[in-house]
Amino acid sequence: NVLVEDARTGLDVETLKKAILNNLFYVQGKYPEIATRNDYYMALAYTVRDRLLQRWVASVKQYLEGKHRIVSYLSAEYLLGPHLGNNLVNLGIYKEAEQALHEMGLNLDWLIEKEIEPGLGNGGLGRLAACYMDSLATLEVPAIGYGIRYQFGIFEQDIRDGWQVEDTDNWLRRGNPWEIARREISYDIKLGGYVQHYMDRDGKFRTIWTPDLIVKGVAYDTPIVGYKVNTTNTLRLWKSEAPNSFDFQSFNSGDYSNAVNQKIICENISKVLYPNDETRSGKVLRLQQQYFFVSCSLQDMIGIHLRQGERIEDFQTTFAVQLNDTHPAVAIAEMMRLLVDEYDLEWVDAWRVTTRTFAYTNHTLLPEALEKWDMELFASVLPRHLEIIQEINRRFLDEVTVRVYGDQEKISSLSIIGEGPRRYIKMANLACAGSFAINGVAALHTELLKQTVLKDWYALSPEKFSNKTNGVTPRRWMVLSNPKLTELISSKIGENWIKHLDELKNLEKFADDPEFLQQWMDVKLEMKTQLAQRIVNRTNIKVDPESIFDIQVKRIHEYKRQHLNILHVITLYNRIKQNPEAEIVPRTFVFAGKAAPGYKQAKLIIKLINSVGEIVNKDPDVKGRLKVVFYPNYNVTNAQKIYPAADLSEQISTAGKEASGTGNMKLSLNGALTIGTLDGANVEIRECVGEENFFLFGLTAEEVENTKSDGYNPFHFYENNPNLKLALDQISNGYFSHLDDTIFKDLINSLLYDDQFMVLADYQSYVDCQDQVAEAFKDKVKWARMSILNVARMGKFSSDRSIREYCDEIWKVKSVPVTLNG
Ligand code: 26V
Repeated sequence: NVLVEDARTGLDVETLKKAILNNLFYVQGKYPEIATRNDYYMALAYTVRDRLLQRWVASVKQYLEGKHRIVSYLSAEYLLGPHLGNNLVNLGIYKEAEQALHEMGLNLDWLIEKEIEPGLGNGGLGRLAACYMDSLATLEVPAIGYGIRYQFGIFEQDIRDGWQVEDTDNWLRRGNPWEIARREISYDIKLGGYVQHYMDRDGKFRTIWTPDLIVKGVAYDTPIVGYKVNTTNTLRLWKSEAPNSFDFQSFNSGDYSNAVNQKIICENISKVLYPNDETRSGKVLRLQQQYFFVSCSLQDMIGIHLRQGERIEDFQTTFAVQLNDTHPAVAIAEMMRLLVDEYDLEWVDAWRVTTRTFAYTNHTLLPEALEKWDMELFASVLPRHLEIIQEINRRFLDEVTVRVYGDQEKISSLSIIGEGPRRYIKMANLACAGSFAINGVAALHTELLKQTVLKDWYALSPEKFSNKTNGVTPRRWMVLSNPKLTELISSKIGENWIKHLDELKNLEKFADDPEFLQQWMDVKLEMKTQLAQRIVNRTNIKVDPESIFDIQVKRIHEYKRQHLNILHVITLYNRIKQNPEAEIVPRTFVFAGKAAPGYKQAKLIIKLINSVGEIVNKDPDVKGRLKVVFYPNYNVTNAQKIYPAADLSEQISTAGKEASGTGNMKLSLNGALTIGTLDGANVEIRECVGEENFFLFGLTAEEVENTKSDGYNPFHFYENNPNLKLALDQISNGYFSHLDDTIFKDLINSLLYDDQFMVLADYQSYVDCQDQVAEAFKDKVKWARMSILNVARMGKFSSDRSIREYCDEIWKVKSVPVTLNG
């Protein structure tokens, strides 16, 4: 076959121009004179989509023709970020599109900024899923991502009077050119009701589950193209609807309003993303969401497997299914139900298939984030699955009892069902029991998992455990978001590093090249100037691009300790107030991040940041040397603008609490130096970049635990540290809140009398370390040199490396190169 490029596949400037006008006419029904910015955005998006579809069809065809094991990534969240720019980068036509639009009198950035990002995730876990989809495609690995097509993603954050206010995220309001509705691909999902068992004529036990609600899941597919390869995988998100038959039943019996109600109940399931990060909600709707997408996905996979002419018993040869945390862990029970109840497998055969299919990634050590379901609630939604879980547990505990010599404590810790005033289901235990592999997301995190929350599981099956340190995609987080630095790097070492991030090490030999150092500083300053412009537009705060851009952007949480950062701000401010002539290296503190709407302390921390900013930013004694900015509505779009401008990356969580972090990687890759604790992936980042290029402070995870068991008394630190005392007293007395001495009471009390996260214990070490940062920043060239070495040594943290490890060590899958028109 000769490949003839046409108006829908050609990648040259002329063809792109024609295609954009063509789509403007035939998709938007417009011509240039009356086209709006959105019309042009859509016309360009469809032009890009046409090119994706060609590769997508070729990929699916190739996968179906051979026998390849397919990775199935199950995740309740995908925090993709805007598609347009990323797809242009991965297709290798960014420059061409820019040129085509330029010749049409348009500007690519202006259209890229028109896109509303799909915020179908809370934070780290959802963004990791998105980076992994990019790397799977780039490594040419056959993969499907399954999830939920929430009609409303993570809420939009606005700041009013210093407080967070939430607004709904209506991301679909202008349509979504990146998805294809596959209306013909749908599954019925049962919910609630009761279960009956009987013996059929052949003497076989049968189970009937009679639900009280059936919802339909409809597939919406988004193509995910790899970087400069043809491989284009599928992200399949399920939308819940009423089954076709449903309204008719009630309508015919005359109960129209009940029919409408049923429809609304069905549609509610995929209506909105739960905005809780690291806290459980335990709500019926959340369990329904989890089961809904898991059941649709498994039915879909079984269909694909059987259509390949394979036997159901060999399911695991077609799919390796990864559970992104416990959110999809009910898949283990659902797989058993499908195999035993629907496909008539014997229990032991079904269990063999199941336990060769699933692998589980844990993303948190915080006990409050481990998912548990009240048993009665669970039974009311999934009565059959409760029976199945009880049976899994019974057989499992039988086996275990022998192995732990009847040690009751171990048995109850391993049990999938927790006992107490109310019984409950422990999803992490279900995930462990049903998976052949279990992993943590950074070396320290995996070690702590083995020693603490999953200790007994590790003792039972050490061979299941491994570490897979997280990574981030350099395509979105460098090439797309930081084109200037990308170009500078490529001018020295070529472009190979974009796919082989280890090659960044070739930059080391330029770290003393004065011209390169100057160019490096120029790029950083330009990115800081651009961010300064955005900051003044959005917040009216004027910041100095020459100052240290000291950046903490992530979800707001006590364990992440944004309040430790603000205590440092107050400390610097007090130094100026005590001695206005004191030498202070100018700094801009940038905070951004959302607080879970029901998380009082986190919302108070946002208010505190804004209150301190209000005083510091306008105090004439400060002379503009300190600025505090809270940049609203942190999301992927904003992150892409913030990372390139960072000098200093704040990774200051209490040691032992942050599973990995991935923002730490993105900031460091963009040339920021890190101030951080020995937590999560910080440990490995420091090992790679060298301790001389990392600002380390604070207690270690072990010291945190020891301090606690020795009886930690935060009040002692308050009484004995005058600067700390002054800062805390100012917050309580209303110095930053128009003399209102009530608003921050809860925050201060929790610090003085409880301080779970050791803020006061780490305060002095943090301030001292920040003084070293300021000292180091005075020598701009030396700082730039550290920054270059830092970037040169970040190769390990590509999600390509992570995915390669998952492929080789867990999924046992190989790449399948895709050819066009082959
Ligand atoms: C829990 C829940 C509870 C129910 C409601 C919805 C919801 C959503 C998310 C979570 C837990 C999120 C756990 C999480 O995001 N962990 C983060 O995972 C990152 C990727 O591995 C890692 O870098 C971060 O350190 C870790 O906090």
